[in-house]
Parts: sequence; C-alpha cells; structure tokens
Amino acid sequence: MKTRAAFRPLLGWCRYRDGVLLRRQGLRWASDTWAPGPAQKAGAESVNFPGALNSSFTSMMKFHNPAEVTAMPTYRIMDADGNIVDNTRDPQSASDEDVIQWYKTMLTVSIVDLIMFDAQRQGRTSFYMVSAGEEGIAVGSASALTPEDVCFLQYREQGVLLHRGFTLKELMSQLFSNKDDNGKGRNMPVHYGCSRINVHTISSPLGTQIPQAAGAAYALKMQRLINPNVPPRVVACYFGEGAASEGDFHAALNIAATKSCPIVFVCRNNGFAISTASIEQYKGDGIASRGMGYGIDTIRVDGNDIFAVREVMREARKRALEGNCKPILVEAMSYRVSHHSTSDDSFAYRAKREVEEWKRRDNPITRLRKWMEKKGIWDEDKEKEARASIRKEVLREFSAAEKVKKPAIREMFTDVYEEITPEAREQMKQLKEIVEKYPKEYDLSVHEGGVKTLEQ
Ligand SMILES: Cc1ncc(C[n+]2csc(CCOP(=O)(O)OP(=O)(O)O)c2C)c(N)n1
Ligand SMILES: [Mg+2]
Repeated sequence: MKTRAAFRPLLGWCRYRDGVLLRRQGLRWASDTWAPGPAQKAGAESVNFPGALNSSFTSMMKFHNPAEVTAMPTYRIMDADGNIVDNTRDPQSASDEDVIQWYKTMLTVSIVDLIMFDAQRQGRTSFYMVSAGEEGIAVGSASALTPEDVCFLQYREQGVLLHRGFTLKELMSQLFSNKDDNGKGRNMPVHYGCSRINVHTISSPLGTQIPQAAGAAYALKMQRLINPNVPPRVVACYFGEGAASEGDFHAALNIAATKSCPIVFVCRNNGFAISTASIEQYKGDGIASRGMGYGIDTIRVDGNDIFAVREVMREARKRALEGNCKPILVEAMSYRVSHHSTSDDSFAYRAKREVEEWKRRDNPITRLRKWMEKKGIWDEDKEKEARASIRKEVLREFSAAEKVKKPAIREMFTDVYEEITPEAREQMKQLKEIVEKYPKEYDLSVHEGGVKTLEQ
C-alpha cells in the first residue's frame, strides 16, 4: 500500500494492529485502547460489562437524582473587592508589570467596545459584539498559554487576540473589511483570525469550532508522537454556554476524551444565549456537570477573577499535556453586561437594574484595579493616563482603517479553486455588467482597483 509522504514518518512510531493504533514505547508496542477483560465472573460483586466499568451491583433500586448532588463549587483567589481569599498560593504568579499589562489589555478591549458600538450606531460599521464583563476570562486564560498553543474562538474573546499580539490595526481592518484584513473582507465583523498568532478564524454557526479544536488537538498529539522533540502544545477552545447546546459540543468532548487529546475547553458561561437565559437553556448543573459525564477533568472558576482564571488555565494546560494527554473542561462563570450584539436590545428581556448592579458590584476590570490599588502599583492618575492613551491609539487605528480601501472586488472569486473556474468567470462577467448598468447602486470606487479588477 502506498502512503503519502507526509504520513511516512508516522510509521516509525505508530502502526495499526487489528484496527488498533499502537505507539512505540521503547522496544514494545502499546495501545491507548481499552482491551477486553475476562467475562463477568459468577458471583462477581461489580459489573464487568464492556460499557460500564467499576460499577458495583446493588439490590437497592435507586434513581439517581441530580438535585441531590451538590453544585460544583466555583474556584476563586480574589473576591469582588480585590481582596485575596486563597492565601495558599501566589495570586498572580507573574510580575507586577505583567499584571499591569493584562489590566491595560482588558481596558483596551473595553475601550474598543465602546467606540465600535457607537460606530455601528453611527452607520460607520455594520455589526459589532461587545465583551463587557468577560475581559477577565479572555485575558486571564490567554496569559497561561504559550504563543505556540493553538486557539479556537467563538466571537467574544477579543482579549485573547490582543493578548496574543493581534494588533489594533488588524482588529480594525477586520471590522472595516478593508484590504488589510487577513480574511480579505469576506467575513462579517468580529470574525477575526490570524495564523501568525495561531488563532483559527471564527465562524458564525455556533459550535463548529469545538470538534475542529478537538481534531487539531489530536493532530498536535500525533505530531509529538512522530517527533518527540516538538515542544508540547495544547489547543484552547472557547465557546459560550449557549453553544454547548449544539451537538458539536458533545461530539467534541467525547472524541477528545476517548482519544486523550491535549485540549482545554473554556466555556464562558455568561448567563445568556442572546435572549435565552441559562435557566431556560439547561436543567443540569451548568456546563461543568457535562464534563464529568464525558470522563473529563473539570473545574468551575469565577470568571471575574483574572487571577483564578489564569491559575486554573495554567494547571489545566499542565494536566492536558501530562502522560498520554487528556482534555480538561473549564467553566468560567460571568455575566454578559452588554447587549448580545449591536443587533440586540437586551432590555427587552432583562431588567436594566440587574445589568447596572452587575456593572457596579462585580466586574473583572474593577476587581483587578482594586487589587492593584491596594498593592500600591496603580492609582487614579495612572488610570486616567492609561485610558487617555489607549483611547487615542484606538481612535487613530479606527480612523486609519476606515479610510483604507476595500479589497479588490475580484477577491470575491479567488481562493476557492486554484484558478477561477469558467462558471465563476461567467458570474464575474455578469457582475461587471450589473455594476456598470447601475453605478449609483454600486460604488466600486471604494474597492481597490475599482470595476477594472472584474476584467477577464
Ligand atoms: C447554529 C447556530 N444557531 C444559532 C445561531 C444564532 N446565534 C448566534 S450567537 C447565539 C447565542 C450564543 O450564546 P452563547 O454560546 O452563550 O455565547 P454568548 O453570545 O453568550 O457569548 C445564537 C443563538 C448561530 N449563530 N448558529
Ligand atoms: Mg452565553
């Protein structure tokens, strides 16, 4: 049988026997797979069916009621007033400069949010999604990853992008769909992606990134089996609790568990999937309880506590890479302070007072600010200076990106096949005829090269 060149090195380390993938361990071949044991013995105390291991027989008929199980606790290091409540560990495991940088990244996200929300209201962009209240989850978790780790995002994780070095110019170029956008203006706003920082492009249909991320994690594992000198990497996969209602979520967790993939699933539980409150989305104990069902190590963390999120993510990453690798599920609790998107008015389904209370009482940015002030590394002057300089920089990139031309209209037809197909050429011809017939409707001067790029 012929093998493709890319897979040939794999054969030195792995081979199939009876349909089971074996890995070389020294001189012997070992499998990751469960091997069938002896049949159930007469008089056995516990089950030995292949589908349920370690279950003892009982003569007491009991239906297990989830209401009798205590809800999974929520880990935190720092309370809402910025006081450290877990004194057993260093709250930050990083320098003061690093913490200030995380704070500034969170501030940047919140300032971009305000400016872009207003820009949409003024008709300068078509759409935007704010991540207010969830900056701590994004920045805290990203701070625990290496640049080589691979990220899959949903859409409300601008903090992950900025922490990994996505520039404001790249962000604005995507939001304005201009010719500098990595995606050539083909996606609607907030669908960022950047191979330089190992962030896969966001896609609109909910949940699609979750099995893709599990597959990518499996690939990373195989890569290290072929070449153990490759540095260990994990996949970090972000999604909302609403997306966890998709079948893709369940398929992804199951495959990641059965194939022992090095992946950290980060569920942002912000209490809403657009207008559907969590309480109407599921009956169980959040999303964390589902991890247990799939045999996945799981933790619930206070998402408004950046230190707790960071420490949990550091530990999760470490565990995901130990031994034969395994997935971890992190459920980060938070509250979606903003409307779902610029297309939503959340006061149609929740009380304004509730939102105001969350803003005032518990917020990841103010929580970290309080901690920094108590530590004497931050004050009102620094806050004002940081806000003013970030705002200036954001507005500069905003104005620059708004003026940049849109990608050449011809790009609509490129990159699907290596060469533009005869059918696509015909469509290009028709498009040219239409835009030339109705110039008032279609102003192609905003596109690089104008109508000319549609010439054959
Ligand atoms: C398959 C699919 N169904 C529905 C939608 C419409 N939709 C977009 S975002 C969203 C809510 C998602 O909620 P959640 O995953 O909790 O993320 P959050 O917006 O709270 O960050 C819905 C229903 C979609 N994009 N894809
Ligand atoms: Mg949600």
